Amino acid sequence: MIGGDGYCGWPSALHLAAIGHDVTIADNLIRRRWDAELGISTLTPIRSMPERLNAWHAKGGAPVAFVDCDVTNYPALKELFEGVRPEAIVHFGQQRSAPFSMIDRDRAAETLTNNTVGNLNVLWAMREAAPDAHLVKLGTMGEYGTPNIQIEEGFITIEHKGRSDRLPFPKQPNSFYHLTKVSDSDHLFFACKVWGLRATDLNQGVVYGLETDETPADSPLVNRFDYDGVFGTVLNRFCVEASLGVPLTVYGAGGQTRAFLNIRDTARCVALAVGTPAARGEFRVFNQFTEIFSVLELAERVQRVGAAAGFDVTIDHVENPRKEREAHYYTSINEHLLGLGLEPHLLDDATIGALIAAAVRHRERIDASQIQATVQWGDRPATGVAVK
Ligand code: NAD
Ligand code: USQ
Repeated sequence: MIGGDGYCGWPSALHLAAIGHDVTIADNLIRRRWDAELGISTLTPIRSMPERLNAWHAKGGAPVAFVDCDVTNYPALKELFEGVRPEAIVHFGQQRSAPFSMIDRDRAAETLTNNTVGNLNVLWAMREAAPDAHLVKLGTMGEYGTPNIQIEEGFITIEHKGRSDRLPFPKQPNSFYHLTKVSDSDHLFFACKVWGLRATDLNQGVVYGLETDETPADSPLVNRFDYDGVFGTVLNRFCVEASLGVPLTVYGAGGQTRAFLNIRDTARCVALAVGTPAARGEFRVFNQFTEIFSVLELAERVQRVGAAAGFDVTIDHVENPRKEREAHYYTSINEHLLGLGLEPHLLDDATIGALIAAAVRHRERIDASQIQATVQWGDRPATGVAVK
């Protein structure tokens, strides 16, 4: 489990252990360093990795090992694979914030190097040390952008001038971060074709939520929960904003529509993908989400739930720091994981209420100055490129 100290990786690692897998977490803990560099912090008081694992083992959890490993360090990664001899490699270990990748040239380059070289190393280390392992790689729904047609799961059959082919679905990423994910997918597809590796690309939507069965909020196993303007994702941010009584920060019109899922379903989807490996040479793409919402719809839901709980919740349409469509068509299928047995935890009022309550419990840890989004996509309108 590469990236097993992170928001998705930690609960997924424990879930895999809980259902009987022998899990090793590999993480270089760089996310904790990025937080320190940016002066941001998780809402929840996450423990160090040794403390997390001690707490898990003290509860009787199946053994989980930890290796401090940077995936951009090829010899270290290869040695790890040679030692662990993994049947499955789950790769969460990347820089995952779109705003972070747009801060400046250096953060963009850091994102590209970390993600692209890291992913390349995973593929080479598999080829050399674990050629039969199944790679479960976290991609993102944002690879597809917001096309004016239904998004398929990775591939689309196109008729063109009397001929037909099944081709990778067109990609229109919207940040340097999302661009790395598109490149990762191409690398996976290529490595499966030429080396016969097996891989599943999980194109995940925006994740929300805090607790899973293995990571209760009131325990040392608690997950991280980002609410800041760089790493915080939209619904989690809205719940913290509601708890503070500051306006919900809808960027622009709020018609931006995205695919979403509960963190509980992230862990389950990863388990389902691991449990049904791709064949040798097969590259699969699963769209990993359960529901689709616009940003404004989410804000209105948080406003309603917050108001019912006695909070004064207003909605602000702040100037959009990103360059993205604010009103557009959006629909996508997500059949593969449902077909494997995923039973979605759909967004309900109780979940939103619990997130607002968690923010209230940790009120003393919230730094309101972290909420504003300070990273701009650029100061020129996106009109400079003429496409004929
Ligand atoms: P996170 O930042 O919480 O965790 C990422 C983890 O990877 C961190 O613990 C970090 O230290 C580790 N890491 C980063 N670079 C590494 C390297 N070079 N070597 C070893 N470890 C490294 O992010 P997350 O929210 O858990 O996201 C995990 C994955 O899921 C990412 O690939 C992300 O693109 C994808 N994803 C996340 C979301 C979401 O909403 N959080 C949605 C879709 C896809
Ligand atoms: N948004 C607001 N207000 C906010 C924060 C965000 O209106 O306070 C809007 C954004 O403009 C965007 C949408 O909400 O239109 C989603 O933004 P986000 O920050 O919640 O998510 P995003 O940047 O897309 O990135 C997150 C994860 C990333 C993952 C991606 C999945 O950080 O790792 O890849 O979700 S997806 O969106 O499908 O690409």
